[in-house]
Amino acid sequence: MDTKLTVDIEAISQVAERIKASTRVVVLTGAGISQESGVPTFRGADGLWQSFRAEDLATPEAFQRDPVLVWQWYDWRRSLIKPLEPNPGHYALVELEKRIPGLTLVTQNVDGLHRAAGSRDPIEMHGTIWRVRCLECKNTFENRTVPITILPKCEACDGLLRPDVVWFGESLNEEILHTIYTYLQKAQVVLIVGTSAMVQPAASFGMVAKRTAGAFVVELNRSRTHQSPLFDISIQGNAGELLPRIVDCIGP
Ligand code: BV8
Ligand code: ZN
Repeated sequence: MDTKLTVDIEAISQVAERIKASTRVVVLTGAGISQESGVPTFRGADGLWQSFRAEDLATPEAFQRDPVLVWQWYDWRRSLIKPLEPNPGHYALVELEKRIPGLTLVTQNVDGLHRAAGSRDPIEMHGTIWRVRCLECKNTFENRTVPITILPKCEACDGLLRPDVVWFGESLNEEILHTIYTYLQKAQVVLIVGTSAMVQPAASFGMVAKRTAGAFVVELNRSRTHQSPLFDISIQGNAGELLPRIVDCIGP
């Protein structure tokens, strides 16, 4: 058997043992967990809308300057994501929730695939691409219309609608952030799945849990990241393969 496989088997059983012995687990996911469903990641080779950087489009300034362009980008992403299904990585986390009632799922993703897989209450810290918010009356509405009329207007007050996501340079919802830190500060195990750890504040969550709660932090990623040396275990591989193997190792 090749050494990488034996290392992985040992690492996976170590992660499974840690989870089995815990009651408070936090899972943080990034674009990598949706990659096997066909959702382009932000910074990968298959990155979103190659000619633009997400950081240049997902900002209040970009929307202010050119709301049509920003809505075209979101409409393109919504039409791409709408037919896509959760993958075995999403479903493995649904299984894990059933075995560990004290598991909290936090996602940076806005694609809605954790909910679609059946996760009971994922904390969508960057919002969701399937909700819009009125700039005037601030009401939010679920909206899955593809293609969406550009520029979409509020049914209640005819105000301009924006995607209800957190853009770069925007603060996260205080309450959501407080809830996440409360879980991190009690966590015994943190799984960090499919994120390049480039975006704050999510990129600090692993170390917050390690420093405040002494959490055992595990990174699952196709490749090593700049944070890999900081964590207790870093396993390279596809989330859609590694997560089901961890769940199998935990057993019923
Ligand atoms: C904030 C919603 C306080 C939108 C997203 C200067 C001015 C202003 C702000 C800043 C600044 N400098 C820094 C900041 C803070 C900024 C930030 O972090 N910028 C970065 C770019 C430097 N953060 C913010 O602005 C945040 N707010 O800090 O408020 C504040 C306020 C004002 C001023 C200062 C501070 C808000 C950030 C939220 C941005 N919104 N999404 C939308 O999606 O349309 S973030 C966006 O990136 C997505 O949500 C995505 O999830 C997230 C992170 O990316 P990743 O998930 O990690 O995806 P990526 O492609 O990078 O990596 C994929 C990984 O998966 C890779 O490692 C790959 O190896 C791996 N992978 C691939 N396939 C697989 C796999 N792994 C396993 N299996 C596979 N199959
Ligand atoms: Zn309105």
